[in-house]
Amino acid sequence: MLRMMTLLVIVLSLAGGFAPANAAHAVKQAAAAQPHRVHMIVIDKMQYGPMPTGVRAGDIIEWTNHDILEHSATARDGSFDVDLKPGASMRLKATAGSVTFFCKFHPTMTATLVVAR
Ligand SMILES: [Cu+2]
Repeated sequence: MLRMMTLLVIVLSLAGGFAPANAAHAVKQAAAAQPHRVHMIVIDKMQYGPMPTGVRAGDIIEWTNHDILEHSATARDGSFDVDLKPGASMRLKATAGSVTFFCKFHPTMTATLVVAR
């Protein structure tokens, strides 16, 4: 019985000793497990709509073309090139950094998306 109690005390003190580390680990895991958000960029009347804010790396960017003309979202740095037929939507995973993109078919259409780490 005494042996059993001693064992219990050891287990409890171990659990107590590791609690702060476990708590910190749990918080870190919760942050990592945060679901990635979907941000919309709507193309309408020959222009990209307002750029979403608060975009983080790993989030999804969804472009939707509301025009009756084909458009694209083509990164100047070559990191993506999305063709959008009229009415089409396309999704991409955001990577950290600031990227300027334009429409291959109407090069005056341009915008800059900022993605945090
Ligand atoms: Cu266009």
